[in-house]
Amino acid sequence: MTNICYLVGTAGSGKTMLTSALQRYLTSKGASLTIVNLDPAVQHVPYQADVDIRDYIDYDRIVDEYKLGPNGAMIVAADLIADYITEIREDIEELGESSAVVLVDTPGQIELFAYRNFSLRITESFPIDSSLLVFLFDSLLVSNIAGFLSISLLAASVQIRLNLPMTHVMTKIDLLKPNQIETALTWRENPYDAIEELSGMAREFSLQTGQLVEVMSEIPLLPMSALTGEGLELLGAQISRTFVAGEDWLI
Ligand SMILES: Nc1nc2c(ncn2[C@@H]2O[C@H](COP(=O)(O)OP(=O)(O)OP(=O)(O)O)[C@@H](O)[C@H]2O)c(=O)[nH]1
Ligand SMILES: [Mg+2]
Repeated sequence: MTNICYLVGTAGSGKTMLTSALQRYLTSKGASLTIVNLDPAVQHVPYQADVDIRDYIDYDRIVDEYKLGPNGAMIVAADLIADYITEIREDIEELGESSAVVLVDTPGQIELFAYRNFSLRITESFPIDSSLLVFLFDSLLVSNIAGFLSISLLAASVQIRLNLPMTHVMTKIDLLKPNQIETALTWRENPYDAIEELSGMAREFSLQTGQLVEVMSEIPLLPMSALTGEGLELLGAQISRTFVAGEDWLI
């Protein structure tokens, strides 16, 4: 059985660094891991990828050959990934069988993983009950209610599209003051007082989004910093509980 965990979030939200921090943390707890890089455009990753999309897709060549800008080239790259789905799936399966967890670092542009077909073809090849989507809330966005609701909507969109078990993490908390972390966690339970400060259509939409956030509060939102390591044990425990039905193999 392959236990597979996808790290998904907006550009620069900290997916790659969290993949690396999580690898170090879980390995230090004795877990064997497989690391997958699905970002064809990344220049440097701070981990040794066991499966790397760059072995199949040459992003720089796509930019040259198709004379495209960075986003257009990413779309072409994502569509070319579809040609190698079987190989990638087999690589992951083969290594995943002998690992406790497969960690998948996804492309910077979230829409590539959330909305192009190649990702569905990967996620659908693994059983739902051994899959976990870790959605990153960038701390830059959670320090005001408009940003918090916007990123919550995006998390909901990814949930609707991929429909996998999900956990949420608030990244880079070393950049936030303790009361900012606390406030964002409070909004998760009750966003309405803060929404009252908004006006016009933003307020109307936010009031509706409030209901979604209330439902979402059933999903944990774990504050963490890949830089300092704070909160990694909570995510590690969440991952192990997901895959070992309530058992925490890390303890
Ligand atoms: N202070 C701080 N910075 C962080 C943390 N995690 C990531 N960063 C910084 O945020 C930037 C983006 O981090 P990445 O890990 O590359 O983010 P990503 O989501 O993989 O980015 P893309 O794949 O390019 O979309 C880098 O400059 C990191 O050093 C963190 O926990 N704390
Ligand atoms: Mg990255």
